[in-house]
Amino acid sequence: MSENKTDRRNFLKILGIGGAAVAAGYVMPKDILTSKSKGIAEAGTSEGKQSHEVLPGQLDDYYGFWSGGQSGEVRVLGIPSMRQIKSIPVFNMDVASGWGITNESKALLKGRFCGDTHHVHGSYTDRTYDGKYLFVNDKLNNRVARIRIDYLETDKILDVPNIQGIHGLFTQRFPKTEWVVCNGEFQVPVPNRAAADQKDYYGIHTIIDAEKMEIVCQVMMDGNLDLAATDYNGKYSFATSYNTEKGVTISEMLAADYDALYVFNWDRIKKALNDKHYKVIEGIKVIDATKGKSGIVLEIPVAKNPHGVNVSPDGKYAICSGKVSPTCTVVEIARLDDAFNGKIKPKDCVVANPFIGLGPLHTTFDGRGNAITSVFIDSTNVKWNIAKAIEAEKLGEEAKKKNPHIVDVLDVNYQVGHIEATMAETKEADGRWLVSLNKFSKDRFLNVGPLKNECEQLVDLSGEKLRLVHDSATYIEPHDCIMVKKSIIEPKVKDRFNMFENPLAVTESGVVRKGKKVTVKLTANAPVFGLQKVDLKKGDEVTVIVTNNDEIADLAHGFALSNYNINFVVAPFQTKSVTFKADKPGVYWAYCTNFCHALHLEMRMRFIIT
Ligand SMILES: [Cu+2]
Repeated sequence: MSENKTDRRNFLKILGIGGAAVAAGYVMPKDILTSKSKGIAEAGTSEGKQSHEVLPGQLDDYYGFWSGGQSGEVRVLGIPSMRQIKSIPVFNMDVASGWGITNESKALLKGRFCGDTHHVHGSYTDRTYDGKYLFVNDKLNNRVARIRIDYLETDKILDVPNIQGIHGLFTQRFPKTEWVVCNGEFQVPVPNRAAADQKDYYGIHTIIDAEKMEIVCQVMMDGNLDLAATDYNGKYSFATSYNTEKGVTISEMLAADYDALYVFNWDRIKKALNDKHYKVIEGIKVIDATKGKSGIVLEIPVAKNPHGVNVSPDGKYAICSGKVSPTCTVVEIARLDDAFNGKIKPKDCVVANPFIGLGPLHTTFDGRGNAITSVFIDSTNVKWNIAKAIEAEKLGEEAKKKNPHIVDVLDVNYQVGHIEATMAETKEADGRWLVSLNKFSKDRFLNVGPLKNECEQLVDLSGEKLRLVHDSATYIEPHDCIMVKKSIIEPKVKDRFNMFENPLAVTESGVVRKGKKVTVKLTANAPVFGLQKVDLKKGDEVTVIVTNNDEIADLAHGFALSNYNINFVVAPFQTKSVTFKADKPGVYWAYCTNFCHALHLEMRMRFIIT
């Protein structure tokens, strides 16, 4: 479509790579070009014919965990229906659940109600998800949050100092998730000071203890650190760097022809910690790995300004996407030890540079030896065979130009960012469904004005060809997702809280006054609160603690206090509290907001403030 072509020209102009792919002599094979989908789902046009329909009353096969981008939340979707089944407030305020309004959530958020979540990853045991935790970054305020999968609620938020633009985040896959790594995309002075020269700005790779949610250490680099990944043996973490130049303007960041994939050697990091080869900055152990001097980090040159790095489910390859180069870089992980030990050069770890298309961003896997790469400028998902790309590389340029690795190219609508296949970040990648998280929706939905939702597309990955089956509009702006088979998650998810995990849990209602401090303890049992009336004096500091004593699944109560801006929900056996100043005299009704009973409207009580 013409509008799409205009975008393509503009993007090429910005990136300054107009004729790069053509000049390199790369041409997409004709038979693949003619088989490109027109962005219209056509049932039965290729081999993949599984149904994505989930009939009323049926359940989905996978839990999808989505980052919410600027919304600051995490979402749960059912796959393949693409139905959103829950929002999990994380760094945002959510009035419907009371997140950011209660004493408990305020203590985690510390008065900040904006976030920018990009990457959600699960905890692992033996190279697959174990259904215990999710971790997610906040690029805005430089935090990492942990979500408990049993309740699907946020339980810890960690502030990370010395770093800005926490972007890539990944979890240890083997033997189990003890470490979580995250990358600082924006280089900054460490410690931060306005007078520093830009050559003294650094990228920071942070390692977090997954159970304690404490920082183990940070590794300080010259280049910036963008996307993150870990290997399948608990030995390495990875970071792409698109600004090895230490630039602070876009032209400086685009100056060098090559940037880097950084590989962090975990045994050497542990040794540096043991040998006390670090400085303590802002209370954090910071290991200096600048100027390549530490031996902790391997710098593998990759084509300029790379974006994603993803590890194949067999654990063999780390694949970087070119962004400004029309290629991906395939790094063989088995060669890394030799490179760290100086037996081979870092560049000798690269075993292929296959042509993919204009603007490769992220790669996912079908578990059958194929990679699927999102291509932003071309607006495509490109399926390609990893072994064939490596073989063609060995045979030389002529063999490469025939692009024997390309299996299929699917037009997506439009400008795709992340893509993810079911279970693709585990050893159990099953190649059933792929989600293309597109950055623009344009004409795919009814027009809703200048600001439009994003477009996510579901692709049948089970056949040889990629088959587009479903479009979903999604609130701005998911960046990434994982899709986990329900047999891992469903048995872990509980219908009620463990009431006494919260020491404030109320089993008997009552009012306790100590001077001007008043504690109101309230049970909520459909359709009554444990008290009908509370008497207060103007100026009292009031803490209301509410426990939902109904153990019935899905029977939630709300507590809202008229004109006092208080509104939260308690799920079965959950306790939440809120503290406020009784500064407006009069009669104020508190009421249940979450429809709970035939007499739900009668579930209310008075606060009388004299
Ligand atoms: Cu109620």
